Amino acid sequence: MISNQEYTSKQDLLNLYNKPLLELIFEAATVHRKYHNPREVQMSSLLSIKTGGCAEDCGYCPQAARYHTDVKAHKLMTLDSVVNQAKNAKENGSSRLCMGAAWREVRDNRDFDRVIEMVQAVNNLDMEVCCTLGMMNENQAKRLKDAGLFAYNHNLDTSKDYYDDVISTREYEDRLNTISNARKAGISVCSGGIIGMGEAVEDRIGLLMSYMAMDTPPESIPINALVAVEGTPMQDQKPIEQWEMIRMVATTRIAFPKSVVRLSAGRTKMTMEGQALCFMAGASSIFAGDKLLTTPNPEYNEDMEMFKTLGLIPKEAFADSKKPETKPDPIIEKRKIKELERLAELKTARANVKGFQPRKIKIIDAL
Ligand code: SAM
Ligand code: DTB
Ligand code: SF4
Repeated sequence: MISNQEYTSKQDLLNLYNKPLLELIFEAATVHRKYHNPREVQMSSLLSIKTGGCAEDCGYCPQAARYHTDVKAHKLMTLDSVVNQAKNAKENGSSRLCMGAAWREVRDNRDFDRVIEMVQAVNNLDMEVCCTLGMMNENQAKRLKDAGLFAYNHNLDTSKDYYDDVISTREYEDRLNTISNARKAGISVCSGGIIGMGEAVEDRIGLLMSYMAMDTPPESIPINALVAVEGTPMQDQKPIEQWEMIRMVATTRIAFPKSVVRLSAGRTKMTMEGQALCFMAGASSIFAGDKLLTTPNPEYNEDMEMFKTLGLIPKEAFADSKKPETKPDPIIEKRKIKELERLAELKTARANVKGFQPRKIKIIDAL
């Protein structure tokens, strides 16, 4: 997975971004056709498995606890409801499920064990499983990989220079470390950014330069337009023109010819023609379904109409690489054995002691 050796400096990419638009689209379309089937678009469904109440201060995010938005906080979903939602998404044509949690980082607790079970279950439905859970260490990445995780989404969001204007509660370096931990565990990396947060064009290119500096750039690069949510510090940001989205998609496509460029948040504000130019310029993936994590997205039917009009077809799961194997998770297996032992003990106690009542245990689910 290499980057385009014709454009290696920041100035090269800036010149590319600022090229006459139709020239830029033509060049991107040409690169796209060399490495991808231009009719295929991957449909990925997002599912917010744990919503709101996040400790971070990401200026764009409606799920940060410190901002007063309409987002209602929810604890971690149950395994059954995730499996039901995954089945729905699959029926509607999605080949990938991306499960998002409003966490600063993964913690080694019961909630993470449940996420491992979710990954195992969705992989068993023959869907590509992606998670976006915040920062994680090498060990946590390995557990996810062994559960059958296909991809990990962890966005750098913007350039290193602009980062401090957007988030203060963590460092750019922290994000890079998590990406490297996913990579080391053999998980496919999905990492990209947001445009329209008040950044300069140089920052958009700076984001791409951060990926250029990696030995292996992300297999998937989501390009989001800011969804300016009331209550966040970015609520009054002026919406970007769709031409900017098209330029960013095209520049990313040319810079990383083999990666999947994902036309992500912001599609509700785009016309079908604007999206068509993004597909022409090399976008080959969308988030499907009427909700992103907490904000609206076009309806399935609307997207299917668009696919029909533009002659696009949904891409099959595991079209380019093998389905990951799901291995038993040692922590979960150990817990199951303990639970079985306890049940056996209870059975024996019941048989031996007349009038025996098991001790009541109160389980408190943390947010
Ligand atoms: N908490 C985890 C994290 O920050 O990595 C995972 C969930 S977080 C919501 C996933 C990504 O959604 C962010 O990195 C950001 O790029 C994107 N995002 C969040 N709010 C957004 C918004 N209002 N507009 C566009 N993209 C947004
Ligand atoms: C990504 O780059 N965009 C998605 C996904 N990865 C996790 C998230 C977009 C979130 C938009 C705001 C919301 O719905 O809360
Ligand atoms: Fe939390 Fe992720 Fe939102 Fe930042 S982007 S506030 S880490 S949920």
